[in-house]
Amino acid sequence: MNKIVLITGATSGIGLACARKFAENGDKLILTGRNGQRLAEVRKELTDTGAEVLTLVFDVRNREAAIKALSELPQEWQEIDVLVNNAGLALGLEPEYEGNFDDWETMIDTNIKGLLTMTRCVVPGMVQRNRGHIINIGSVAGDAAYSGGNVYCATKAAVKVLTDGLRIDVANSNVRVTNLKPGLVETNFSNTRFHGDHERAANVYKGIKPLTGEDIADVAVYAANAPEHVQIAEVLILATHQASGSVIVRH
Ligand code: NDP
Ligand code: 8X3
Repeated sequence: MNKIVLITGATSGIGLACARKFAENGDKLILTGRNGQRLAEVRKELTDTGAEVLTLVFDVRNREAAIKALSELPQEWQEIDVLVNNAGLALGLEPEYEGNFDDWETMIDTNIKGLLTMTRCVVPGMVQRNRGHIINIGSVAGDAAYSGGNVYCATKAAVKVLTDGLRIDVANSNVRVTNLKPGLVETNFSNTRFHGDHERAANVYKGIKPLTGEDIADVAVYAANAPEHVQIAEVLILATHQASGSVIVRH
């Protein structure tokens, strides 16, 4: 059955790859992001292939804007089947005792509070309809800290716990909850982490074949289309030469 899939942070990387894969799957898409122009380009790309796409421009840190955008959805877009909580970022790789306060706040506000806002807005309808699926993009970084990962790792550990908590809270319904935990995925992630230092960002993926956004999107589409009695609770997806957040073998 075709679904309505809402993806946050759909302008780049994993979110964009998910938009393309769910569109290929014949689903209707609500794509959200901060960059209206980029969102319009993605909508054009996907509608040109025959997909139905609605775009919503807001920052997931802006609770009022998120609530407003979701409460004003046209009738035919209101019954969201799949929420992909993808918008997120890492900023900096400094030791915890030297970290930047603003970077910490941005990560916490986006990766934890933004995800919670979306969950709070979308999941009540799913519970009411007794149908739905929340796919949170966690990370291997949430399994264990790595050098300089401190606050980013903590936000992804929070995603793991919030995903588990939500799964418990909806267990009496048909709503499913998934935590996808990628390892190294080559996207704009490291450029953002290093505040636009492209050379430093490129080094993150040197000597190893990293994952792509498409690799993660494949798993998201699989989870969303598993038989109704099957709940893909958690998936750790690593590059073949990565064993954990801190063990990466480069050739
Ligand atoms: P990208 O930087 O390529 O994409 C991040 C997306 O999130 C962009 O569309 C970005 O929009 C959006 N975003 C960031 N902040 C906000 C915000 N406040 N409100 C709305 N949208 C926002 O990185 P990835 O695709 O790699 O990251 C996607 C998710 O995957 C993140 O949660 C990340 O933590 C997670 N992840 C990434 C891994 C990796 O190695 N790449 C591994 C494990 C998890 P904008 O362009 O406006 O900034
Ligand atoms: C992104 C993966 O290992 O760079 O969450 O933190 S990692």
